[in-house]
Amino acid sequence: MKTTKEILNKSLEGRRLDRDEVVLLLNQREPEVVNEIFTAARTLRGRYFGNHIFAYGFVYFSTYCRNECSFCFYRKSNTEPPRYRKTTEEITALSKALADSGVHLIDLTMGEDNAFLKKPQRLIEVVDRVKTATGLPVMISPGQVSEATIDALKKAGVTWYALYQETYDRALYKKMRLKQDYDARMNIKKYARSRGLLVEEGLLTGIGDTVESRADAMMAMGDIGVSQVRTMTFVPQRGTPLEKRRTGGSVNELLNISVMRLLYPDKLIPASLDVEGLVGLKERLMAGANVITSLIPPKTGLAGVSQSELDIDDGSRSVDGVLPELEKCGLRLATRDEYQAYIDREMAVS
Ligand code: SAM
Ligand code: MD0
Ligand code: SF4
Repeated sequence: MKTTKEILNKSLEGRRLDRDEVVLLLNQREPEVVNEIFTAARTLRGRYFGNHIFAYGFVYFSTYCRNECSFCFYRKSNTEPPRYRKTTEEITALSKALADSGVHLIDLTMGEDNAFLKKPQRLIEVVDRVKTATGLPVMISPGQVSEATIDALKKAGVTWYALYQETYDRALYKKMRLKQDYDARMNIKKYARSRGLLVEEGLLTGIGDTVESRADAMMAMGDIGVSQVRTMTFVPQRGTPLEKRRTGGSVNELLNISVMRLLYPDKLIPASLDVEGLVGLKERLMAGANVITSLIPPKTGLAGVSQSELDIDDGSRSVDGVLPELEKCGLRLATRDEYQAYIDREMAVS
């Protein structure tokens, strides 16, 4: 049996960890040992990315959804969330404001809203306008779309397709993404990658997942050809079946971030402001994340996904709001050229 130190050294030497080693790391709880894992993750991040961090603007432009994900505030039958659908003009103006604030990318996200899914042209128009107004790369997080829509999005110049499997345990998936086909969700990501889009994969944690299921997912997610991998702690939502579920804090998310960094040292790994807001940023960066996601323009009535209101109106989920945190970690905001260089590099990998 290897020690944690031996496993971390193996990773620092550039060798890929195996499943047993990943399980051993994910099982650590001693603060000193956990810190050694975080330190190794930061070393690897520094090797590939220096001290620069990327920042993503988040525009949740429609909160209507046809699905019933058990974990989600915006599931169709929930009467609690604010439902809105922004116009193309509004989405463009919000994106422009985010671009002016200094983000590197605009993430256009929606519930699985049939008003867009059944009229992909509407989605394309939004992408066109946002690209022209901001000059920034665009990520689209529209849920599961058809192959034809992926083709059209690629043609419109979309850079990233984000679609999270949440878990690679099919039984657990079934309880989370109710009535959504596991393979169809997986396959459309592979298709998007094959058409030249960059793909982001993601895992939810604190929702019935185990160390073993997380290890399986982390080992396998590289096979899709991912360029960004995320993990977020489940946040119970009012009005949903899991409203009263207790979760065990963010330690598993932090370990997931670190172990993902060890497995995918040259990929992007988000520190999402949508789980614990600004106060949770530093520990996610110290665990090895290198993208701050879910920056939201203040006072525009836009929502987060898992924290629909936290830190939004007071403006702390903004580039200016996160800069002091970056500094505390000895990090800095990347330039747009540095972000573009990453995209170019990932695009060149087939
Ligand atoms: N509707 C699209 C979809 O589901 O793919 C796009 C929205 S996507 C940004 C929503 C993601 O946020 C989910 O895939 C999940 O990983 C995360 N999420 C949703 N509800 C959450 C919650 N209650 N706690 C933590 N993360 C959550
Ligand atoms: C985030 N709330 O980055 C967003 C969202 C969708 N691509 C991202 C989950 O945390
Ligand atoms: Fe809809 Fe996405 Fe929420 Fe599922 S996670 S209910 S698809 S918005």
